[in-house]
Amino acid sequence: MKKIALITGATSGLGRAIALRLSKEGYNLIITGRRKDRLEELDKEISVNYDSNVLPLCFDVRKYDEVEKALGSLPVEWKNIDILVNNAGLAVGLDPIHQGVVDDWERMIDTNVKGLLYVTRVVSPGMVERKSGHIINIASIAGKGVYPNGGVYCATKHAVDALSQGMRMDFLPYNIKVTQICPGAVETEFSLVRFKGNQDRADQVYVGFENLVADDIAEAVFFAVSQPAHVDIQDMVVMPTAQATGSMFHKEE
Ligand code: NDP
Ligand code: 8X3
Repeated sequence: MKKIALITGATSGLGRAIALRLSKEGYNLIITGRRKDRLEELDKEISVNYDSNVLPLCFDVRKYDEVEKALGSLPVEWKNIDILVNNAGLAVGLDPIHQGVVDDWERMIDTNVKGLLYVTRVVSPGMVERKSGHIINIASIAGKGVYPNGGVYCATKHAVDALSQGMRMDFLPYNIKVTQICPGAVETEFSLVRFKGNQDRADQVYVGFENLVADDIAEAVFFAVSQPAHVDIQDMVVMPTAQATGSMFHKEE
């Protein structure tokens, strides 16, 4: 029987690439996000190219009632989720704290921290009951250090780091693996979202060095899920060769 992977934030970037990679490897997929048209497109692309079943579920991870409704009573053939990839997330704005936009803060905290918790709260009891499962949290290099004007985003990813450690402790008796993947700069829609649709500003982020692409992180996820039962990859930091920390790059003029 095929394994089931649930990927949040599959409408773009890392989540989309992870969904395609895992379907190529023979997983059935639950793909989620808020943009229904993108979910339908991805469903079609997977169905044309791979022999996987797909269940697209459109909801906002910030709303616990929506998360509960979508994932709390799945059809029986989709209930036994083997892999949960907590990927949905975003940065909004790049401002010093004293000029920060409170609504940007709420969006980041509600999505990156509370959303991840809501989905995990609904999915993990099944894993505990079956004494089997693998949770993969997409954190960030921003969860390993802090950079100027990114304090709130970095705080949310530090929270993911703490939650990954806590999950590892709480799920230890239940044979559930917890992997955290911390990417550096990957060119996706991430910067377009951070700069609120300003494409020129978003493009600037990736000028002068070779950034990661979403497939690099999909490869890391596949590496983690393809380990034998006794091996848990706990924490992976995956950086562009030309990036040392969240804010230190070697850029060619
Ligand atoms: P994208 O903007 O390309 O993708 C973000 C995904 O998250 C989209 O599918 C979006 O779907 C989903 N999402 C955002 N908010 C919500 C919400 N409220 N409810 C449901 N889904 C939501 O960015 P990335 O692929 O780059 O980001 C994916 C993850 O990787 C994030 O957690 C990000 O913090 C992390 N990351 C990214 C890095 C990078 O440099 N790109 C580096 C390190 C970590 P929709 O809008 O349809 O809801
Ligand atoms: C995204 C990577 O360094 O722009 O999490 O914060 S960074």
